[in-house]
Amino acid sequence: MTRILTVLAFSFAASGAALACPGEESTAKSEKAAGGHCDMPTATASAPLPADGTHVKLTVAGMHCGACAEKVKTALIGVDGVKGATVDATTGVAEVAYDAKKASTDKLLAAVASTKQFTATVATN
Ligand SMILES: [Cu+2]
Repeated sequence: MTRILTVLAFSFAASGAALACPGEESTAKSEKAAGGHCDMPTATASAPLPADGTHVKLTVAGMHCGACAEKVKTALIGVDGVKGATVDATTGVAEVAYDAKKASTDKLLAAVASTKQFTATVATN
């Protein structure tokens, strides 16, 4: 188990994450079946979500904690035309506000996929 965690920690660090996932020693109790790698107290990341623009909800798979949410948020707001995004690793939901003249849901999904760690689909509601 220790070895697996070490490999996970290494691959996470090697991916160039700006945020580490602290608290790995407490992983055992919080780890879900899918395998969490950390236990950050805050599982959300957000950039201000303006009322204007087109809003879409995405279902994001693969997030475990606030650092994951932060990476997804960073990918989303990096898309040209995105005005804001909130990402919740607990619910697996990302809400994005964007300028439909510049961005599209396809670009948002591609940005999440480009993290190589997470995948997103458009939520049905
Ligand atoms: Cu994480």
